[in-house]
Amino acid sequence: MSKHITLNDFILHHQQDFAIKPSDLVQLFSDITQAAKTVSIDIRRAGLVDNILGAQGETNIQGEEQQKLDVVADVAFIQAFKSGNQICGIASEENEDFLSFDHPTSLQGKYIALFDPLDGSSNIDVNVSIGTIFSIYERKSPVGTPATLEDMLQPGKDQLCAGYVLYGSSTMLVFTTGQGVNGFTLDPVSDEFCLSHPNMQMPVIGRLYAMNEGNINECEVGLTKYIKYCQSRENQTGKPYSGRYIGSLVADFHRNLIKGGIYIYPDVLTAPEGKLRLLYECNPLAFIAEQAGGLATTGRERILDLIPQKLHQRVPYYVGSKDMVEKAMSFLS
Ligand code: P6P
Repeated sequence: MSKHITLNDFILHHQQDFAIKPSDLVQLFSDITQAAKTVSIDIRRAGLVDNILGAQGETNIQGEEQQKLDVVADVAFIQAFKSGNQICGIASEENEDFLSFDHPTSLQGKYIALFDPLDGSSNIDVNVSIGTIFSIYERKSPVGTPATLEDMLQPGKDQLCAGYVLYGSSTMLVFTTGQGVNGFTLDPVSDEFCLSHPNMQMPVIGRLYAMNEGNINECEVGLTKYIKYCQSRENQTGKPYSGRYIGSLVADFHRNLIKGGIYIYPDVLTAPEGKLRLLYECNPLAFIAEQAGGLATTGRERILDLIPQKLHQRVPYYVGSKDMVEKAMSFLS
């Protein structure tokens, strides 16, 4: 039986490609995969473990009801990054402010991590795919000092690495370091992430659109016209597209990355700046989308060019197949 290429083998074999020192990248992914495996086990046992399903009974900075597994995942990734000594500080959806790790070895960390520990958590109780999204930057503050807010508020185009973990029918890690996109599947037998989707390319066009159409009467006219275009025979494929909306960004994004499609979360009356967060949802997936030949915009501006103003800043989000995002933008302008 052919030996699969493990994540570590892949990193060491492609080390000349990376902007991050290979030994640093191996450690960073050791941290990420350690936490991802913990979260994956917790998710798959959620229905069996007392009081792990359901809401935490608190709300996070977003004013969203925290699901217990959100908190479990947040702690898992923070602990993993702390112990790895590559990361000097983090910002995550579940923490109002950023965290600077004050342990002497963490202060020597050259990188910061931004992440959504468990996106789509409203789907936890109904056994639908959910995901972790992460982004790695080089710190701007001097090594040896505490991480700063400026370290966290960097434009997406400066990301060194971005990726997601999809807790679906299999657990997958998909990431880019600016040299293309590669997907790794967790082998339950060896407990290793193994290369399963080399050099992922997002189809230039697809037949799937993902949007919560419950918002259709609250978004701008150009978007309602684009959705009508998707549902008509006038679109580029000559047949009505199919609507596919999972309610988990990572799952919708991953499907579109493989099959082609567009995901839209616009600004609507209930979310005037959009719902999705720029730092740890939109930027990492935008980096992956562009590296795979796709596009990610606010409907008017390239996501990776935006200069973040606040940790939990929200933006309208159009991401997916290049021709489909461009077409949607043509309706908006
Ligand atoms: P709505 C999950 O909370 C999330 O951030 C994305 O994963 C998902 O696509 C979206 O929000 C769902 O939001 O308003 O359609 O329920």
